[in-house]
Amino acid sequence: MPIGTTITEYIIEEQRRIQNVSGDFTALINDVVIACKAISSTVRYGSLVGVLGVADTENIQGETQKKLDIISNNLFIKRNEWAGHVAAMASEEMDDVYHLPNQYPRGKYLLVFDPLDGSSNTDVNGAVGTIFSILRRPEGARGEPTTRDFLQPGDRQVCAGYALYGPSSMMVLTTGHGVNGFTLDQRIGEYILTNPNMQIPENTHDFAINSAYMRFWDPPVRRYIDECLAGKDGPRGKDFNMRWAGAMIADVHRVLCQGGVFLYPIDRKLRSKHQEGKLRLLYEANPMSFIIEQAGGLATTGTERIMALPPAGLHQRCSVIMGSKNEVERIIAYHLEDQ
Ligand code: AHM
Ligand code: MG
Repeated sequence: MPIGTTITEYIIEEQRRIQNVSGDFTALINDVVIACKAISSTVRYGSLVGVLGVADTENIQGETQKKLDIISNNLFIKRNEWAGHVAAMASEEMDDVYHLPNQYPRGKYLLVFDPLDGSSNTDVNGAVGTIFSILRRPEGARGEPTTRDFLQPGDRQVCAGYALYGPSSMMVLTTGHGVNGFTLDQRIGEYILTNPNMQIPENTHDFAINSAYMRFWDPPVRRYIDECLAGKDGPRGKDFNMRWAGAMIADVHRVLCQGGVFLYPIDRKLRSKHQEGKLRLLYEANPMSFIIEQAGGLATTGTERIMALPPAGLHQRCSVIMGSKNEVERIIAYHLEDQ
């Protein structure tokens, strides 16, 4: 059976298109890919190898960590710390910047990641995944990287991607020249290009939101969802479907493949906890926004473009509304009318 384009071939081709790029970036992506394969394999063994359930720890955001959160975080770090391509890393599961052990050379990239997004799904065999974002260390920065080096708006991402561990394992990637999807061929252990040049349909009849929080929503979000729910009899004149996987990565992947809108907006409940949203800007909202925009969609807080937000902290949260262009534009318009 012929083998299609592997993710490594694809990245090397990409590198050849860009001037003044060393092989560092290709090597870094390769290590990220290997880390994701290792996480994919661990997730698949589940109960057989005793990796399900909670650990006895909390992350900095006060969330109970799952065993798989910690295992995935360690796999990602160990695979990416040694080769000399990254300067430092940061993740959902670590309070502060992760500095590389002294024996390893420092590179020019900063790697930010959510090692296992949707980890509450692990115990029910639901879809989970890894999200990552690659930034360049700011020009002229010296010494060990600091938090400040990481606080770059999403527009500065060099690459963003996610690995989705569903019925098949997929990797979706952008380097700012469109979005490509790869499926892990378990027989040869390689991600193969299966979804070239992914584009989000501009119109949709799907939305994804946790409607258990409806009573806390701001009026523009409430208006949009009410109109969707009214279906054919309402102002939209068509019926909508609702989906909620409980893992952003799975819900956004659906949006990317079939169109739709994913919303985890700021609401009254989050504000009462002094939070600017639930999802984290650097390693959830920004990488997914980069992918969505590169596929022709939009990503906003409701009032601001997500990738233009200046991050104030490693674990900063933000309101997230992303997906099909015409639907997101409508939601932005509802926010403007409400101001
Ligand atoms: P996690 O990174 O700890 O898994 O949390 C993020 C997840 C998203 O993947 C998902 O969209 C959301 O939290 C679900 O939250 P809720 O349980 O409030 O619906
Ligand atoms: Mg997450």
